[in-house]
Amino acid sequence: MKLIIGNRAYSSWSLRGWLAAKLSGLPFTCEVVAMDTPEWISGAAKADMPSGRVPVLWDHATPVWDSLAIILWLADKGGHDRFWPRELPDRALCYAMVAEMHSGFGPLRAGCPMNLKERFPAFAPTPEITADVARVEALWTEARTRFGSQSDLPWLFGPFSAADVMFAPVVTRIDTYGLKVSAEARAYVDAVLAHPWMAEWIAAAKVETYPFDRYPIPGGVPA
Ligand SMILES: N[C@@H](CCC(=O)N[C@@H](CS)C(=O)NCC(=O)O)C(=O)O
Repeated sequence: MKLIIGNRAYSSWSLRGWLAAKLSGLPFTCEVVAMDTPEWISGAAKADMPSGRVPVLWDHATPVWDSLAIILWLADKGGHDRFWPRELPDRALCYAMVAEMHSGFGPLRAGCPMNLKERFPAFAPTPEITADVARVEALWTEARTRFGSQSDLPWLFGPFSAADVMFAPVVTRIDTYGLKVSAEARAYVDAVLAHPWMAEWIAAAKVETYPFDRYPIPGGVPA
């Protein structure tokens, strides 16, 4: 399998696709297509991207695009228990959280784009961003209280799951923009950032040299 991703520093959906591929346990190669180059803008670089977006997983001759479809496909291939909690009540919440993250949180996603190269110490969130963060915290608290805390692991449902994959870019945004969260949520943020797969992705993101100025948010300092 080959996973096509965008810039690791900025492409939050690519991070989700890549974490899903890691979680599947299946072998895959990774191809980075630099975003916002003339070839990206003209579409010439997107020949293997059916939706014109990343990530795309090519499973031999079969393309699977969109992070959620990639999770579903890889769960089919690598085993559902790798992605979803085994018990049905846990699984219901996990499905709902993954779906809500995939379709929602517009203000947080637009106002705090993933940026693994910089930090924004003086960032002032809008009320809409603050409301999104509160909703994220409520979901994390529910998952951790009902399910995750039953194990010794720091993840949302016990074993690292599709929900941890989906929220990983939000974790980086809370860190990058200094968004205020509870001590419990911060502990989860720190655990995700320290996960070996996240450490691998962030290290690779920091040494990328592609020019990228899509998100001109003032006040950034090197991460
Ligand atoms: N719903 C899609 C969203 C994918 C997406 O929007 N990816 C961005 C990069 S993070 C993209 O390729 N945008 C197209 C563009 O920038 O031209 C998913 O879940 O994978």
